[in-house]
Amino acid sequence: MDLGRMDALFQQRREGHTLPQGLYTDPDSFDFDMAAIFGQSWLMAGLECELPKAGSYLSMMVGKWPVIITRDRQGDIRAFHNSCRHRGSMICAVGSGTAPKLVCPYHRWTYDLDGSLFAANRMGDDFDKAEHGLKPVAIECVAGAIFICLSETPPPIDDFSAKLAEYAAPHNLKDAKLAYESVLVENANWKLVMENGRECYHCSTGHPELSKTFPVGMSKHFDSGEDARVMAFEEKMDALGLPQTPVEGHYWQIARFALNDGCVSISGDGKHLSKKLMCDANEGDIGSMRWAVDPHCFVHCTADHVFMFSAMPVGPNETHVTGKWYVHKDAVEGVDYDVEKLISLWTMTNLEDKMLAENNQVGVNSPGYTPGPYSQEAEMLALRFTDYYCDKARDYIATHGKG
Ligand code: 3BY
Ligand code: FES
Ligand code: FE
Repeated sequence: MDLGRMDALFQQRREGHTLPQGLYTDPDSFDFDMAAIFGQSWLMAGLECELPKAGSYLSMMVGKWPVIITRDRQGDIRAFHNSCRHRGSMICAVGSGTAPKLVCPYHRWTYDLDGSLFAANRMGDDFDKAEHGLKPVAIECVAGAIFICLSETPPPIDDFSAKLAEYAAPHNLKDAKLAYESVLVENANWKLVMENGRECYHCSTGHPELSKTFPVGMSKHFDSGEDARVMAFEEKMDALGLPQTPVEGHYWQIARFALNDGCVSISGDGKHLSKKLMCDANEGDIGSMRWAVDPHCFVHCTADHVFMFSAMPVGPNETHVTGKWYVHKDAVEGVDYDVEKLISLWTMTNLEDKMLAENNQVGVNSPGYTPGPYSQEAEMLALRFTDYYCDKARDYIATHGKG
């Protein structure tokens, strides 16, 4: 990867505008984005409930890098590079499950859930197991949500985690269960997928179904304006002790916002999708508590369910979008919720967004592409995303030299 060439691309960035073409098309930008962005940012892996007991594991890809998260025998959640300390094989295939130990499929080196090497056959008397444990990945669990960072010097997370703990507390995320997970392959650079996911300029025409419940006209950072109904909602949430004021930091935003009039969930008909609520304050009429973490995710918590969106690059023009739907752990499928109904709105929305991002990519490949201006009103979060991207990139180039 030629950092000098990457630097030249970032020099072309015009403030308030979309990125220079090469950052969406250049094959080098994939390796660069992995190293400078995905290797240096806090990323949301999911919720703690995905690791319900000692021995639970969750194996996932962070772009091209495999990571394994475990719950060890003490109940602590840990994260490791999913790369065997023998000859580097991936130890656990992507997915989740339970295992008493982690056994590499290649030569059977066996690791404890805390990452220490438990057994390695025929390695000789001078072999030191203690020096061959799995390499740890930084991890923070906040109010039931799991964040990992592959950097050895992760960025500060305290401001974000303090706020998220406060805003997420009423949603009892530790009492959730994963009801469904999907992965959508999109033939577009991950930044186009994210920019699209950070604005609702396209929503009223691009997502007619979502628009029924989601306030797609909202501007800035989930600021619903001075509308009397919205102000009454905010007062009500304050009175109930449910934090609602939008808060944000360099790479994150959190807010609770009112859904459309008469709607209590982000769903096809505005009604709850699960009868067993995760938060029963105000009879489950509490809007949506949304948080987003750059570079890759947003989460919506309504009273009845949680939806997580995460985009990961897998190549210069290929992105995997993972959707996860959670409900209360005691909700019974077929009784309290119906999976098809639960996933239908965001599945439709994600498919619509896939078309938009792929179409965007084709146009961006054109020799006629020039970076264009974002709407300061309707695309503020998309602009914040590209600004975050450029900040991180410049930091990386400054500390790693231009080659
Ligand atoms: O970031 C979000 O919450 C949403 C989901 C729909 C459009 N996007 C702005
Ligand atoms: Fe894992 Fe050989 S690579 S045991
Ligand atoms: Fe969209």
